[in-house]
Amino acid sequence: MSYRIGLVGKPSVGKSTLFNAATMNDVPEGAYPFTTIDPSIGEAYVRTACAAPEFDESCQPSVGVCEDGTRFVPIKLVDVAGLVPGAHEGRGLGNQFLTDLNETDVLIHVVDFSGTTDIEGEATEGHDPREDIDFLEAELDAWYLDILEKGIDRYEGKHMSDPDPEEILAEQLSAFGIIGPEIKQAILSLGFDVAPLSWEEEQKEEIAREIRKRTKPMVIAANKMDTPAAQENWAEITTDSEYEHLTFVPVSAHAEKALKNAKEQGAVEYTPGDAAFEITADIPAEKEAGLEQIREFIEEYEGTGVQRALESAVFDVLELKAIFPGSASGDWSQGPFRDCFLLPADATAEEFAYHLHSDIGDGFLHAIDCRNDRQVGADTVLDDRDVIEVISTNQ
Ligand SMILES: Nc1nc2c(ncn2[C@@H]2O[C@H](COP(=O)(O)OP(=O)(O)O)[C@@H](O)[C@H]2O)c(=O)[nH]1
Ligand SMILES: [Mg+2]
Repeated sequence: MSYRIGLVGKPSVGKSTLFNAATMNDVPEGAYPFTTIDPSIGEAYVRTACAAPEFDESCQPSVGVCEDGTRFVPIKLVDVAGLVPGAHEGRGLGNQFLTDLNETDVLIHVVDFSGTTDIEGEATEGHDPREDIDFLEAELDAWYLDILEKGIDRYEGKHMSDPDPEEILAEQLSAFGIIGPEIKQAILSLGFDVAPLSWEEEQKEEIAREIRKRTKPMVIAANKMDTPAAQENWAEITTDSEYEHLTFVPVSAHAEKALKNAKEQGAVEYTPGDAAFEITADIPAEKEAGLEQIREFIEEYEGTGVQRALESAVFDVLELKAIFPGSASGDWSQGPFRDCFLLPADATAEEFAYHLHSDIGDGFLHAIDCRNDRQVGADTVLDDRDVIEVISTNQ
């Protein structure tokens, strides 16, 4: 299983530009099994420091790549087009959009911070990006509320025979990837009783919103930051207390795309995520001037923001951690540091074993933290960048 980041936002904010830039990578052919099936699903990468150098090994990644000690770990990126106001009622791409969205673990809401597109994505000037942020949340909440209400109807139809309302709601809400106990937790966190028939309209809305926040956590990619208007909006919106709860990343999808293009043409050396690049070929003055403008931007904003948006979604919002399967004895039958897996924040040594293979999990004896050769018990919660060998009766 691989995590999926969904790119959402109204038309013309730069979703496709960001998607193309993020999935355009010089990794070997065949590493893109998704693009051929569905052009809106691609492979992107999140960076983590490779553990191999600490062990004096040179890694042999089975997927992704490693550049100068920086490991690029694959994740799936989905361009979820079709979100317009009213999408939950079947406007725009409507249901297809919702189906795609259901398959994502976290969202990057791409917002046009330049204010040059209106709420429908048509050209304008001076549009307040906050409207877009509000609209997207409201749109998602309306969709969640629809489904929650269906769950309440279902409960009303048969609650006499079942004592756990959250389990009935869970049947209806299963597409959101939430289970009964988590629904109960969300409801209790708002201070409400788990008694669907007692809920007022406003309570239902709050519950829908809470479940949406928990199942579709979000990063805001403030795109088009290469424009002065976007930079002005950035200063205003990121200091607005109403929007404090959100994570914002300044992005220029254009800059990332331009650098990847130039790299593909052999004109620059550039490692995605870096705040620097080198021009390595004779290029026309006009093109060079364009690249120099990008250089100014990425020096000021510490990169184009594309990598940071992906990593913020994975590491800050989902709080995943990268775990390297290791070998305490230094015996690497399949090549050193082949893999690096992304696991949930609370993953234990035993869950890691199950992630490797269900047989390895079934035969779990203990694990070894390869950095200090200490034994690690089944319930020990792993840390980001741990190097772990699992000792199992089924190796
Ligand atoms: N200035 C600027 N324009 C951008 C940026 N990213 C995308 N655009 C432009 O915004 C328009 C819409 O981009 P597109 O990727 O098709 O948006 P989508 O409809 O959300 O997929 C295009 O004209 C892009 O060139 C950016 O980072 N900066
Ligand atoms: Mg598009």
